[in-house]
Amino acid sequence: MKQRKGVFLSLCAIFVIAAGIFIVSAVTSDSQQAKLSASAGQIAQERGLSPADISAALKTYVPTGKYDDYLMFSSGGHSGQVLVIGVPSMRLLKVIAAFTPEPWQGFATGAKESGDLLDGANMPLGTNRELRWADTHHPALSETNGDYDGQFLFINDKANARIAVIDLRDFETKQIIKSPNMISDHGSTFVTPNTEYVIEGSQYAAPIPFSDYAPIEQYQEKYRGLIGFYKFNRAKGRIDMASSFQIEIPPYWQDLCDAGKKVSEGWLFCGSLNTEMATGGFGDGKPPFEAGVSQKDMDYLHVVNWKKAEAVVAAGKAKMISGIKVIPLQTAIDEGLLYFIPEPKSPHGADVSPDGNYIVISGKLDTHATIFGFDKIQKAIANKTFEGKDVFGVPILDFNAVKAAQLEIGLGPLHTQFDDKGNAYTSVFIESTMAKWTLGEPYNSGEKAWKLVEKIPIHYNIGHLVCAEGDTVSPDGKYCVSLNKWAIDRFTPVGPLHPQNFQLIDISGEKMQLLYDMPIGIGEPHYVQMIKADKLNPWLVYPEVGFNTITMSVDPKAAKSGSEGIVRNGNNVDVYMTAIRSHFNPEHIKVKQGDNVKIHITSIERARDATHGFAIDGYNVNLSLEPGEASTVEFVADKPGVYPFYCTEFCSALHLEMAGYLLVEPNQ
Ligand code: K7E
Ligand code: CUA
Repeated sequence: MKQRKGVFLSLCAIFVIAAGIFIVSAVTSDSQQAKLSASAGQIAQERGLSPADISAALKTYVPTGKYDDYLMFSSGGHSGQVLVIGVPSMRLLKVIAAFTPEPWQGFATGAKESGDLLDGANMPLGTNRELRWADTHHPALSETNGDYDGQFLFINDKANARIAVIDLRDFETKQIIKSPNMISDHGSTFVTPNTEYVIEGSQYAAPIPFSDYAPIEQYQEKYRGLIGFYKFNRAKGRIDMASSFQIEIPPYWQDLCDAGKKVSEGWLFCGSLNTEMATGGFGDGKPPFEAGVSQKDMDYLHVVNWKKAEAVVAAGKAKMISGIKVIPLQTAIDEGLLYFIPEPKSPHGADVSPDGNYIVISGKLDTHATIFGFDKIQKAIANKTFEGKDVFGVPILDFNAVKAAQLEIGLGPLHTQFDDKGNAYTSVFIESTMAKWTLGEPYNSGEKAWKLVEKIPIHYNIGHLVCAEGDTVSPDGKYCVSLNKWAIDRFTPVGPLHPQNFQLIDISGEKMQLLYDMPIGIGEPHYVQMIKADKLNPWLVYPEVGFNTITMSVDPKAAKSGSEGIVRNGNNVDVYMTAIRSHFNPEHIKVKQGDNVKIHITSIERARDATHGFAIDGYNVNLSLEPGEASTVEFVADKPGVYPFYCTEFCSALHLEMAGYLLVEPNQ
């Protein structure tokens, strides 16, 4: 035992000394080097770090002032937000407000611009119920030729079927749509290779629109699924509903999708479950969903020709429902837009290889990765190699005719990503591993093709995984991160609600190496995308003073320096205010009870990071005013009294003095 410890310590020392020399050689003399190396060795010993720990630390540590090579855009899960995380440091850089009010960014906490965004995505069809949280699942970076271009990010809200559009010039949400006809989604968001469309598949079938009541006994006749193709106008940075469409599909529970790329560009692949059309009803003596939904060994991968669907819509064969064009199921079948492929068992992930030819399917209750070839799918469609039709008449392609390979990888495979060396990486949920395996031609041939290479243990219950640009046409390799559902014993306990766990894995070497655990304490992130940091080119301050962050241009109504003041028109009061270190101008806002007050505030700062806040006590207002930004607060001064307002960012030595009074004179 003692001897082993000795070997271990000397290994440690070698690592540390090598590392120490490497790190300090640029700036220190030989004697300083020796001292630092020795003390590094001592630190490692004192902290009980193994050689593997030390190499992991050296691979993840990013010194102060240095930047990360990659950024991850992570779903924030139930928080309804998006997390931005640096790789390899795993430092949290930002939480982008997407669906949930967020005071620091002033998102829907008084600013009219973001408040209108959220209100515009309330429940439609007369209820107008405010939605103020979301279950975000799948972020999608905008793509050009199948590669991330760093311009936009989309993310879905599974709970309410909504999509947020984030502009990566300022990392802010610009649009939120409440999807017409759909009440829940899951296979969302995904983009086509040139971001022509943002894709959304519904999950739990309901009548179309969902507000059309139908008893559950009429599930097969009246309930339906939908896949939405929402046209993205890149110049405007907005989804254009008038040019969008949906396709009606059978009431299976559509799951994860991936858009075809390169050879399969123009197609979409979505897994599904519940082709049994189980309707639950456990309490009423019926089989529970979990049994009913998993009776069959195969469900159906949906294969959708979206290029052709576009033409069908253009030919006027879609119906308007709730303001969007919908291709009826029968039309989709007649026009050859929709085919099924049997997929085993309790399917979840559907992921297209970088060359676009392979579609990797995983079944939660299966032990295989099942791989279909796009070339084989095309041939089967052309030759009508069908093994039958489903009850709605959708042709089912012959499983064996389209199968390229099937590979035993472990129990409970979910999602797959790719590297730059012809390997695939699959998350294996039930056994808590990440499996590395090889793709076939043209990546690997003969003996080397379709082989399980290695598995690395995960802590614990891996859901999705992400590898650097691992779902694009040109993955980078280098890193994968496993996005774990359970942390169990990985972190200091913080009560019965445990954090989720992101585990960084180095995939660049012969063997995979676990580098780092990052707790996520804000919700259950499902999917993440990892982009090379130098593809992003965000603004450091807004380009001009008076910038409206929704129109992304100078607001003609913005308050300007030199013309601050208060304008009254009957009981409408417009306040034109500027903010700069360390004062607001004006400092007194005198209004009468019942006045409609509009405060137009412009930050006239130009210095990087000189952000101000604007909070009104008791009026539920807090804005964030980044340099150049113009924002508006609108409220009825219904409560008489004296309400201080102040800057909520510690912006200068006289920050506490950056304040004023809202004086609301009572009606007699
Ligand atoms: Cu697998 Cu919503 Cu993509 Cu969770 S989903 S893991
Ligand atoms: Cu401005 Cu504090």
